[in-house]
Amino acid sequence: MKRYLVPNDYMADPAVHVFNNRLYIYPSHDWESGVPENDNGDPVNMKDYHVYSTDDPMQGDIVDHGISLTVEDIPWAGRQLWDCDIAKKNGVYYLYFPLKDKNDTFRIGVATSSKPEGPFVPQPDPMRGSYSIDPAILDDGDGNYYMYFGGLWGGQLQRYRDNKSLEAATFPADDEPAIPARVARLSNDMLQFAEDPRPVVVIDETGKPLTAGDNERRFFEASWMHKYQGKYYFSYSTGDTHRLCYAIGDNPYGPFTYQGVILTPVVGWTTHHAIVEYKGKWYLFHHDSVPSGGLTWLRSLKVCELEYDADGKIRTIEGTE
Ligand code: FUB
Repeated sequence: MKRYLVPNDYMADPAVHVFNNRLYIYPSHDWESGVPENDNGDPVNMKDYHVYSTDDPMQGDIVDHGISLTVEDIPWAGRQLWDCDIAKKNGVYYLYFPLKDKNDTFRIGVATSSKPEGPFVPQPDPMRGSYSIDPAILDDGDGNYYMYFGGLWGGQLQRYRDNKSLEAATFPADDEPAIPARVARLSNDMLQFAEDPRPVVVIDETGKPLTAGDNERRFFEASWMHKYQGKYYFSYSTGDTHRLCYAIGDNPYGPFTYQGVILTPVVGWTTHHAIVEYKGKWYLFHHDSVPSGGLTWLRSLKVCELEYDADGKIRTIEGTE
């Protein structure tokens, strides 16, 4: 069984966490901005975030806590508030969000609140050395927090190598290693990277990094990290092949060995997700474009249960069910 969570609005890119025994959902807020469709994602032109919460994602009430942050509140803002994520440390909630700056370059910003639903107050500048999109935070439970990030095409990751911007976007040849997501431990104050971001390498069963031409399996965008039975599950979208896939590692930095497909393609170009355990059950939150009739930039939030087999493999879920 799947459920649309916010039937009266367009919400996408869920990040989901348990705070104070309640499930909090942090989606992107799609709207009809009127910008024509293109490969850069320009019509995906979000300008604010809402926060939702529930104590039962499949059947319970979904509480809309209203607007938690708007683009006008962010001093360095250009446009496009894309997929965000959140972490809690010492009673403070840190919301991490990608946004194009005034030069139309994606950077990652931080905003803080004393409550999980916000409102969030943004820092005056983006995180130093940040680039691209789709921050996802792992609270490793030992005092360390890690940010996974990056996304191709409109997400601009192809403009960077070794954390430096290139003069021109560059894609590897099909037989070269794929462009990886990035991971960096966060500073003690949660406002900066504590180290240079490192590549998140996904390897095949023989130990070789997935190649750029391996379009059905290689990383494109939408990083998520969760832990299951002591292992680190890195999951992501394959972008133009429209799958949610995952890979397993022994530590936050990887490498991660490719395992398989979590969700087959949904209606709509993008696919994006969060995996979370709540009250003893595992859930996949994601989006599709069924309610808007397939429009890429008007997506709707969904949830279903997720299952592992006895070996810790995730059972594949059909995107069109
Ligand atoms: O919502 C804008 C972008 O679309 C996200 O940042 C990507 O992951 C994709 O879902």
